[in-house]
Amino acid sequence: MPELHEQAPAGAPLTVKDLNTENPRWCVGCGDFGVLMGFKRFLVEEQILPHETVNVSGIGCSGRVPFYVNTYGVHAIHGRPITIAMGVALARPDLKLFIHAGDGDSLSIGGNHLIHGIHKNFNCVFILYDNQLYALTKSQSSPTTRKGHPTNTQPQGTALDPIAPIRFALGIGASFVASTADWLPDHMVNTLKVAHAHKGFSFVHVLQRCPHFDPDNFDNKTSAWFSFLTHEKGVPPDKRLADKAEVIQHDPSNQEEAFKLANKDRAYFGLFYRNPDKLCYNELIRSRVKEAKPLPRSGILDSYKI
Ligand SMILES: Cc1ncc(C[n+]2csc(CCOP(=O)(O)OP(=O)(O)O)c2C)c(N)n1
Ligand code: SF4
Ligand SMILES: [Mg+2]
Repeated sequence: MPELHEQAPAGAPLTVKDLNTENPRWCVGCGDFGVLMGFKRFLVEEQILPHETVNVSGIGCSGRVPFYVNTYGVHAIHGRPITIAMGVALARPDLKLFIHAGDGDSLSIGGNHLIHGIHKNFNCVFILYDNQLYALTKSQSSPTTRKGHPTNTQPQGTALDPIAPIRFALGIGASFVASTADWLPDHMVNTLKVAHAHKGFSFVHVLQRCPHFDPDNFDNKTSAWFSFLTHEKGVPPDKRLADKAEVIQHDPSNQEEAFKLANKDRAYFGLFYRNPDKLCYNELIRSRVKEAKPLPRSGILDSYKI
């Protein structure tokens, strides 16, 4: 593994090669490759240096991402990357913080934590790798599996309508909600740039192909089934598809319109919503700790007297 690139000396900027580690252990054609590449390109284009970057993941095929990017990182436990990331945000707000989590990790076992991560609006980019099933454990239904799709846990077809991650994030009051797909490399890079520029919990939903367990799920060859949302303060449509797919102007400060779009039975890629004014809990806690006057232990206990 190369050394962490502590400083980009003059004439030697960070490159994708600096970020590479071992070859990923994913199936051929897995969408995780696209997200990983988009993520590395984003770090390079923004010159975000490895020694100031922390990648935290849960467990799942997508959970392996921190191994494959030469930065600091934690491969945490299933459904708990937010707890660790929140600790990083509190202790070291100067670091660039990214969370990588699957749909099972985020919305099943980690659903409670995602609610509070979004609600507390701590500063990070949260990337939801949504292949709409549990892949690492060999195809069980997840909260985002489409109705009727057979899995090992529901061989007769998944019974429930899926949770819609965008609607979920907006409903909790997320300060930033965007969506992209693993096969849209430019769109992915631009989405990550806008997400990173936002102060607060940037929720980035990524449609991610799992050709091993669900090869027919996302049709990455056609573009009639989705639209790009664009705006001067949003994300431009993917270069390769801008002429082919529908492109809609959408003002990301308009939350009502964002909800309307999220309620439609159609995929949209782009920036749904951004509120730059929402309080970041990690900043509030840090400022309160600075202001707090130390109390003797007995004084603390006195405040619990009945
Ligand atoms: C506490 C705990 N429960 C269950 C598991 C088993 N497990 C590992 S990954 C996983 C689901 C992964 O699905 P997802 O988060 O969607 O990631 P993907 O593999 O699809 O990228 C489960 C149930 C575990 N590792 N730890
Ligand atoms: S099982 Fe699916 S998500 Fe996991 S590596 Fe293979 S293609 Fe990717
Ligand atoms: Mg999954």
